[in-house]
Amino acid sequence: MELRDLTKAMSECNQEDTLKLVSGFAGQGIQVNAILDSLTLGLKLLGEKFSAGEAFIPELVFAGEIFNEATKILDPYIPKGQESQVRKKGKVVIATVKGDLHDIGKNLVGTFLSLGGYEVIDLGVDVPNEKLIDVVRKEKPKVIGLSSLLTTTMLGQRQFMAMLKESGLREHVKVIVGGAPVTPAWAEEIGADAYGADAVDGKNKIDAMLR
Ligand code: B12
Repeated sequence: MELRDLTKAMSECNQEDTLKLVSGFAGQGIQVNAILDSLTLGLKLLGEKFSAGEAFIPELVFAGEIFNEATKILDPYIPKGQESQVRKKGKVVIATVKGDLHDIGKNLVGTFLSLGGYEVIDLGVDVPNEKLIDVVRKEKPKVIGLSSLLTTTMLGQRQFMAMLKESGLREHVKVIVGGAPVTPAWAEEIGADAYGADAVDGKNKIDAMLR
C-alpha cells in the first residue's frame, strides 16, 4: 500500500479504506505530515470534482467528517514537545470568519498549536468580528488566527483588522491569517502580522512572532 492509495480513498470518500490506511501508515512510522499531505491532496481532488460537477455537497460534508476522524487517529503520533511546556507558551484564539463554515483546516491548525504548547481557544465557524473583538478584550490572547476558505469571506479578515485598530486593541494582539484563497500578499495588504500556509507553517510563524 502506498500513500497515493490513501489520496485515492480520501478523494472517493471511502471511509473504511481511508481510516484503515491512516492507521496502517501511522503504525508503520510514516510521518504524520506525509499522511496529512496525502489526505489533503485527496480532499483537493474531491474539490476539483465538485467544481467540475462530478461531486456534490453531501460528499464534501462526508469527506470533512472522514478527514476529522483521520486526524483523531493521528493525534497520538504527532511528535509532542516537552510535557512541561504544554500550554505554557500563551493563549491563541482561532476562528473561521463570519459566513464561512469550513473548519477542517482551522481544526488542524488548532491541533498543531495545542501540541506545540499553546492554550488554544477555538471559537468555531461563522464567527462575527464583534465576537472576536470581545474575546480579544476579555481573554487577552497573544495571537488570533483567522481562517477563510471562500474568496468572499476573506473580506471579513480585512474588516477585522480595521475593527481591531478602531477598538484600540491592535497593539495587544498579533494576527495570523490562513485558508486556501489567502496569500502572503493579502496578509500584508490587510495589515495582518503573518500568513500561515498550513498548520505546521502557522505554528512556526506564531513561534517566530512571539520569540
Ligand atoms: C470540504 C469542503 C467543504 C465542506 C466543509 C466541511 C468542513 N467541516 O469544513 C462543505 C461541504 C461544508 C463546504 C461548503 C461550501 N464550499 Co467548500 N470546500 C471544501 C473543500 C473540498 C476542502 C476544504 C478543506 O477542508 N481542505 C483541507 C484543509 C486541511 O485545508 P485548508 O482548509 O486549506 O486548511 C489548511 C491551510 O489553508 C491552512 N489554514 C487554514 N486556515 C488557517 C488559519 C490559520 C490561522 C492558519 C495559520 C492556517 C490556516 O492550514 C490548513 C491545514 O494545513 C474545498 C476545496 C479546496 N481545494 O480547498 C472546497 C471549497 C473551499 N469550497 C468552496 C465552495 C464554493 C463552497 C460552498 C459555497 C459550496 C456551495 N455552493 O454551497 C459552501 C460554502 C459554505 C460556507 N458558507 O462556508 C470553494 C471555494 C471557492 C472560493 N475560492 O471562494 C472550494 C475551493 C471548492 C471549489 N473548488 O469550488 N465545503
